[in-house]
Amino acid sequence: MNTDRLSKTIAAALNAQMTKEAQASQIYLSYAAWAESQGFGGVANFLFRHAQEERNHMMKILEYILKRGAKVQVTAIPAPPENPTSIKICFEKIFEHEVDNTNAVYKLVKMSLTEEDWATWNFMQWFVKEQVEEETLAMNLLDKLKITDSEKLNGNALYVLDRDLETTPDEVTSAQEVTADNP
Ligand code: OFO
Repeated sequence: MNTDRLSKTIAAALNAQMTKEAQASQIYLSYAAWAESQGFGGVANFLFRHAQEERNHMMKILEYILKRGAKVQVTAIPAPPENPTSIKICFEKIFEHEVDNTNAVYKLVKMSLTEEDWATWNFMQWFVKEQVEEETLAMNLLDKLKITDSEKLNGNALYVLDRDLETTPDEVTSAQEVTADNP
């Protein structure tokens, strides 16, 4: 008896997204190692933690594919891009990467809508919300650079920024959770 509850196209797209999350983890890992080697221990700590988060995303998709009775295909992970050459470029690349992943998530949502696969549509809503948070997190990194005036970033400003990121929470408050008392 066939108990596979995913169409071939959805299963292939989910497997591709699983690899994309693994690749995201590798990118954060690679950038974290670069930041550490440049002496930015706080930035590195933040990025190492995020590498783990992306791996968790990969696992969520893997589990979902299994639970729907389809086949998980673990493939090679594309290599991360070249290391950034500055903290500013590092944060810009992170933002670009998150937007790219959001687009991939949206494609899957659209695909599940077209196929009327409501289970996958529902599952993917978690990722839609997560991507809003991750884009916000990346925007916050860029905002911190704006405040310190990235063009003239001096050692002191970078030191403070690095120390700050050591303890920056990994989660951001989503707009849905905001109240007038607690913006
Ligand atoms: Fe998996 O959330 Fe970022 O990319």
